[in-house]
Amino acid sequence: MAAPVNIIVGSHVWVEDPVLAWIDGEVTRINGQELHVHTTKGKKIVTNVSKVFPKDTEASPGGVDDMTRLSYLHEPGVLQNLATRYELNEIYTYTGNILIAINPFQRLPHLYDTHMMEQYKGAAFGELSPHVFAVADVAYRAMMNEGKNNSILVSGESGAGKTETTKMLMRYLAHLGGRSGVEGRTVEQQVLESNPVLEAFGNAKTVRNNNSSRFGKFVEIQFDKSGRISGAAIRTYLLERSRVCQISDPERNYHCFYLLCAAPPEDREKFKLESPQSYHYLNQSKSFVLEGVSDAHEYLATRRAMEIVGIGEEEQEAIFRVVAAILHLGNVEFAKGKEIDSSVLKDEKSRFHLNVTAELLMCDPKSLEDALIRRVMVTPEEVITRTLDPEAAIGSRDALAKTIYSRLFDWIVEKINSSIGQDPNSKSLIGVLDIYGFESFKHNSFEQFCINFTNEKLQQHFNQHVFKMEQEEYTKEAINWSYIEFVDNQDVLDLIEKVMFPKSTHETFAQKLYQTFPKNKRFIKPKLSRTSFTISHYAGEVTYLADQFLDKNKDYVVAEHQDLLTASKCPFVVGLFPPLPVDSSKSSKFSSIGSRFKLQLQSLMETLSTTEPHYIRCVKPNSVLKPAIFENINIIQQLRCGGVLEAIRISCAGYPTRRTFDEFLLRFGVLYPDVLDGNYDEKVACQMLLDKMGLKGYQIGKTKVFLRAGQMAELDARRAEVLGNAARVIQRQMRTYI
Ligand code: AOV
Ligand code: MG
Repeated sequence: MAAPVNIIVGSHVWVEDPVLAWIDGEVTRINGQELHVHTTKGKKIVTNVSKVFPKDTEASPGGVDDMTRLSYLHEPGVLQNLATRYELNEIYTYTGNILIAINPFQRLPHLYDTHMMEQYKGAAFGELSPHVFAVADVAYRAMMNEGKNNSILVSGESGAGKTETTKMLMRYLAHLGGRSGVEGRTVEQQVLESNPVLEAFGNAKTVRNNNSSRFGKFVEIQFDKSGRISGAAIRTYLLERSRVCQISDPERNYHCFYLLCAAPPEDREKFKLESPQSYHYLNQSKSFVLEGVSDAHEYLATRRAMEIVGIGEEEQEAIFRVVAAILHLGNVEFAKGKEIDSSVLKDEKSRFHLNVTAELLMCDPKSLEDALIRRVMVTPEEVITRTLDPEAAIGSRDALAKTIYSRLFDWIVEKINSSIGQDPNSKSLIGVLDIYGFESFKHNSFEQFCINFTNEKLQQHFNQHVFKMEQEEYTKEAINWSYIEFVDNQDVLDLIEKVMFPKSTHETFAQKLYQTFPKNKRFIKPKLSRTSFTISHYAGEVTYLADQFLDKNKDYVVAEHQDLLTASKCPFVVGLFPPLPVDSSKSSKFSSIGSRFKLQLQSLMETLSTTEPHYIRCVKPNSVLKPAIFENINIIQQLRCGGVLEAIRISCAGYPTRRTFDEFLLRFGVLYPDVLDGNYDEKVACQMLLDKMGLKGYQIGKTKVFLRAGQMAELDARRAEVLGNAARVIQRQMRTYI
């Protein structure tokens, strides 16, 4: 976004501000490169001409619903437009084909009712106000008309509204592709009801979002020839496992634990459950209840949803039995045993919880105890039994809890998939992606690394797409577009992929990275740490702590745990732990989460590449999760991370401002009134006007004028001069009359 060159005294400009990001003001003096600006907030600022942007004084008071229609496409203009609209509860705005959705943090029921859905049905894109339904509608029409697969990619930071947006999209698609009048468990209803089930087991309260999804999700909705939903496939990515046994105040564990503790008494008694306060896995945080949510009510709702997605009564029973078992397991504590490095159950309470766990998992209590505190080592010569000290026993207990929970989650996903069913004859599909946005915390570890890897991949996909769309518009208007340069992030992706497969040990991992990438401009070795490394991502630099990378990357089930659960008397539990094929035990032991994730991601990208993508960027307007608060700096950061500013930059590299011939003449005809008077063709008139102004590099398409960055401002400045002169002339004339 080039700095403006046409600033004169009296120009309205945007000036950088450390608190508000940008403030508008009027230029009162110009001294070479130095500008004196009087801001609307009453401040007097002296700045450099290169640091300000021109303000569109003719901006429509309600904002424009497509950013590409802004006269000046730059950061403050974009921000101002979004803020204006947000104030009016217009939470959706386009940037070309990208939909920006700002979380309203309040229910806007009329925005999503059936009446609204009917309005968007078949309406031309851009005809009605921007909306998620419009995006879903375009995807659906494109699929029906061209027979092509489509995808809708929803991204944004935690709490920005991705999951809510995804649900609206799915509701709209179910509305279009549903069978009216059919009662009962239809495919579309199952697709919709998969959401509450997955949320009960995969969502939790975090500091950023009371209902944060702790997994990524890609839902593929299949349609038959007549456009009816005929099947669906849900794929999930990287469920956060650590949450099962470790939470910090004021977060919560997965919702299902609290729901079960609030179940009707007969269910609770069956599982010997008490209040959430009694369980170690829950009481590490003081947050037990969610504002405005009744866990008791949610429990029943979840069971109803499970019924609809095809999880029968008995299976539900088994699922909640396993959930209860995990809570009891977490209360098993250990004390030092008589021998060195050994442990025993701490007390009678621990014994009680161990017994209940065994009972619920239907396995032998003694075997459970052994699996927690003993390890068997098989060497060529002999079989050695080793004992674990209390700390290691706790590690063993937690590993068991995490493994069971993540298997349970996978089971639920698979079950939903098999009961909804895949349509082998499906004509085409629409995929909806709800995946974690870019993350950069104070401490970043393996999880952030994988998440940011995903975002780099999606960003590449996004850039390529935006770039292509620009080209298409230019081709359609038959103008030359060779100006645009495309910045690719392939170098970061290459770097990350190498980091992901470290053949090293715990101690040498970071050191090895430093040696391997001494000159990579995307890789930085922090000055003060020997165990962390920094990657320069498209959205900013992130420093990762390398210490736990290798451990967190390991993906194997302790053999003792596997044996214990395979021997369970409960077919459901055995089903979670199918016996390993004999010869695969070695290779599976060393498979890594990173490599599995990489394959999943690769397959996702392959699927996406066969689809026509549509993008929705969700934005979280404030960090207090309240309506009507618009935090400028925070929002700019998100627009940057979501690639919205990059998309604008790509667009600015070409011809950011487009005006149809008549729009253009209406605004700038005053600069050369002759072209309006003469009987010129509109196109010719535009050409003459632009030439007269001495502009270079613009292009004239079939229906529009394409201006380079800054040219609109230049024309506006001339126009202001002309109008100013005219006004002065009139004033002078008036004075003579008085
Ligand atoms: P996320 O999916 O982007 O976060 P959610 O979709 O869960 O965010 O949205 C967070 C909360 O914002 C919701 O629980 C609603 O209260 C509110 N919200 C979001 N969109 C809307 C909307 N269109 N209308 C009304 N309220 C809304 V995370 O899953 O944490 O990344 O991992
Ligand atoms: Mg979510």
